[in-house]
Amino acid sequence: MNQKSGPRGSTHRRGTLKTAGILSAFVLASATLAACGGDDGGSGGDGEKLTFRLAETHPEDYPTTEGDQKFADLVNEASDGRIDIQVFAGGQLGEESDVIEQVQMGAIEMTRVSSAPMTEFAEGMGLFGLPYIWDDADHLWRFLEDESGQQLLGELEEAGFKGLTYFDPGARSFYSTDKVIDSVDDIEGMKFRVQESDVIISFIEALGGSPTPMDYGEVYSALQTGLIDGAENNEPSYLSASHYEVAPNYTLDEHMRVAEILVVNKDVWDGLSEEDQQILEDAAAEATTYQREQWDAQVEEDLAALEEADVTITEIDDIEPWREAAQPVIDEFGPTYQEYLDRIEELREE
Ligand code: GTR
Repeated sequence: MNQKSGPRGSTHRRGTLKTAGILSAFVLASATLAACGGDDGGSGGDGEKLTFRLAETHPEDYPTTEGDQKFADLVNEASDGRIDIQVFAGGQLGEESDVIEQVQMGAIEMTRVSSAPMTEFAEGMGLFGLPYIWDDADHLWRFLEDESGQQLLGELEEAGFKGLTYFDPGARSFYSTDKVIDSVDDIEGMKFRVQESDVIISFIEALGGSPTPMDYGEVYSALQTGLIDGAENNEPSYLSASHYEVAPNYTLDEHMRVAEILVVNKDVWDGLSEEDQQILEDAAAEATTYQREQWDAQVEEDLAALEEADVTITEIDDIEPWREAAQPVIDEFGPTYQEYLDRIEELREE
């Protein structure tokens, strides 16, 4: 495994929120240059062309990438070709945590990213690492579209990002190389790769497992070489990253719905005219509707493909023992997110 050295290489980094402050001078300089793509400076509304890069970790035919592309196409159309957003899929611009730093600095203007690695920059995003808090996707979306979900997206601004919209993340479930996970007790002693989030690290620990934060691109070989016993993700990721080939046991405990987000460097955003900001907002809203449709279709298709590939798919009838085992995470982090958790409770449908 090629785990990074320095702070990101360590497993526990509680209380290391990154702020944009020190970087702001550099941000302004590089964002302006990048945004203008060699044009004569300034931005928006007055006919000059703007070129932005949007980083995406997934391949081109993945639902979030299709959402990104829809967003780019709609912006292009609404601006008569003046605003050109180029989607770099498949992790071409780097792994997620590096890309987030680059977007914070303005070296890359935009990215679609998971809220989990954003937790290091904006603590509020850790909410989505809390396990077993959603009844289903509709419950999540009632929250995301609610004022509270929008307020949470707004929290990104302090860290130097404009949060444009959420995309559907599906539900994350465990998968393993050898042992079939039938009950929560099976997690005991197993090593799992996790995303970069303290909340998620605590979740695996609460279940008796051993968490290893690692870049997405390293998970396949870590599973293959036995460095880890398993990982966790939604169906489209599990399939498209081919993790099912080396970890053919998938247990549908659906522990988290880690919102996907589309973000823009805050200085790039502030440099746009109001009219252009509106173009981006409208396109993001429409792209979200499109991405959600793509998502639902993809999950269905992928489950069928996984069955076809002889993956052992285990359904969990009673999630209660899992929820109970995970309770220490809610006890530890719940107070940080109390306001949001209260709203999530209110948005439950009887
Ligand atoms: C996926 C998510 C990616 C990435 C990946 C991971 O579900 O869409 O952005 O965060 O999970 O586990 O690293």
